[in-house]
Amino acid sequence: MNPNRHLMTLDEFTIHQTRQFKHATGELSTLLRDIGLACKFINKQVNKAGLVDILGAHGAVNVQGEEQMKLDIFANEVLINVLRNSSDCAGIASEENDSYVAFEDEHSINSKYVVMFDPLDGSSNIDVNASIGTIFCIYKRVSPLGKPCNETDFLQKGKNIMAAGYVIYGSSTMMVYATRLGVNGFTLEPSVGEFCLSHKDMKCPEDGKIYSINQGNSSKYDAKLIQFLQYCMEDDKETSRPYSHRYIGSMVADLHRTLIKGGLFMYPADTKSVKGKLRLLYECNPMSYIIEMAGGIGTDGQNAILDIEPCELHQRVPIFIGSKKMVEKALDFLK
Ligand code: P6P
Repeated sequence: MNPNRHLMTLDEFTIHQTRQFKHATGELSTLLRDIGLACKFINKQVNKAGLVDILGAHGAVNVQGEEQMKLDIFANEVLINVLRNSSDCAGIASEENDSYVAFEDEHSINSKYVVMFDPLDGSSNIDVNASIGTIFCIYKRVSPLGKPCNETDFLQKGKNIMAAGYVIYGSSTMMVYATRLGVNGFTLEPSVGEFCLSHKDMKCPEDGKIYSINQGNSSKYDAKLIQFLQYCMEDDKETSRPYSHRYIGSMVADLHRTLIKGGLFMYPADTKSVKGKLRLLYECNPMSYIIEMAGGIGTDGQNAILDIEPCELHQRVPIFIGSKKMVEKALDFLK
């Protein structure tokens, strides 16, 4: 094997980034490494979901009232266990847990960070083998060290995020994560079990030709949104419309395509989901942080997602996110 290999692993990359901050202590790198480890365990099960008795509804119902697939629970427990033993996590909040989980051992109560995640987003796609993903974000806690973390550590605005990312379990398994230094993508090399840098300094194209929305809900949308969807479908060679419509029904997969190819993903409020469907803290905030660090926009139709003051762990928000010019065009119709 060539000793001068050019592949940089996730750990090497995060340590290299840490060295750019002379006071950094490498705790964020450790957390990212631990999340990467948990997602490798999850990947192993996701990749053989059809072969082991881990498919099929678990029967339990989560706090969202959604039937929990067994993989959801497995992914949630793996992430909690890895982070509980991490050297720098005081606690977690998860889509699968009614409340946050404070780690109360002597070491964890002195840890500086908390992590929020959706352990397996898009799980309804598991049995049809469509791409699914893990979404996470890391905050510095605001509560005093030396005591267990509390709810204030989790109810922070998205703009306070220290790092956010996702792992997409698709044709390949990739981790994409963002800090204020930028957005980078790492593809899992299964033969060595390492995430290796494959997409350096990712940028969301300023404009795009793909709009992504569940048009099956159109009868419940408001008139302004309907007008915008009609705009997307009108013939106009100058603006390469009609756009292509792509909707996978898995937020991580739809947004990974949006980040790479450009486009606009929408999950708006409607007469049935009056606040939209997607969760602010562990879906919309981390994905908006990533897209904004890559040059795109994430908004609820009125305000930047990252500026929203959270009021409860599982609150939902409408979201319009993706290429700057496409989001701005949508806002012209919505405002
Ligand atoms: P709908 C998956 O269940 C999810 O939470 C997101 O990953 C996805 O974007 C959305 O819901 C799909 O919702 O109502 O279009 O099936």
